[in-house]
Amino acid sequence: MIQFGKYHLPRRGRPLVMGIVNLTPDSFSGDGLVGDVDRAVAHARRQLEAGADILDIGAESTRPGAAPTPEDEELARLLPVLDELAAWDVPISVDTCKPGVMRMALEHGASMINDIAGMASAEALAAVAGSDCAVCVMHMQGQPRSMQQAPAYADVVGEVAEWLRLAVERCQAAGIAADRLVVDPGFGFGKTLEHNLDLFRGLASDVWGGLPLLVGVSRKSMLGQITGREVGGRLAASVAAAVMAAQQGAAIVRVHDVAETCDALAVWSAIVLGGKDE
Ligand code: YH5
Repeated sequence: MIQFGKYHLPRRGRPLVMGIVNLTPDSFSGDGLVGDVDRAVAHARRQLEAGADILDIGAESTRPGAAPTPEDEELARLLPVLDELAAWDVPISVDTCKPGVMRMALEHGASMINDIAGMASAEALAAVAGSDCAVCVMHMQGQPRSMQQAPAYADVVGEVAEWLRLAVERCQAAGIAADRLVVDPGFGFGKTLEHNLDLFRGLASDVWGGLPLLVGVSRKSMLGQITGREVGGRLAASVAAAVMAAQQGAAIVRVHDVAETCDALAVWSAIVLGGKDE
């Protein structure tokens, strides 16, 4: 089981589906919902009804080349939506790397903190340590503004796994128990296509410390590079990647297209797990 605050979700069986609710102005990925609380809440409701096990809301721009979002701006985008969603019977994950936003998010009912900066600061650790929220620790090489300029690794799987191992060690030293931790190799965050493919192949290896893996590749550029399609035409590629993530042992897939992903994972599960769901 993985603990998400008051929720406990299984980490065996088909991967849990995390539905993306993007509260940034990044309309380039076809999902930006900034400034319209009602539209964002309606989108989240559709994600839930389509079968999402977790909703991930993010108000910080992290796409390659993005400038940092000021904290007051991030909170102004986030809290009105979080206040609505936290009353629903589903764990809400908040995608942020700012300790102040983490603290406010937990006060407002978040059950998971999803930090693309890998809980790198003492302040971030302190913000989550005293709660019982889940924590996703993601690997990124560099900073969003410049991370795609010249990503370089000698051994991408080994280096990302070792970086995550150290990050997890810091989390556990700060009092975050293993059943609250999820690790994520951070597809697209300071990685070339070849790095992303090596990481995907490496998901099933035993270098991840036995912790649940979160895989986020939905609509990302790596799928555009493979298929030659713009972001609006990456549904089939995203669903295929989610099924492959399941096959590689992912515990959580972070996706835009929840209904399609759930159908595909139901087929995967029927074939691979049979009636056992194990
Ligand atoms: C992730 O992998 N990613 S935000 C570019 C796109 C489409 C989508 C060009 N937060 C992750 O979703 N959190 C993001 O089209 C994340 N893991 C975790 N844990 C980037 C994103 C996206 C970027």
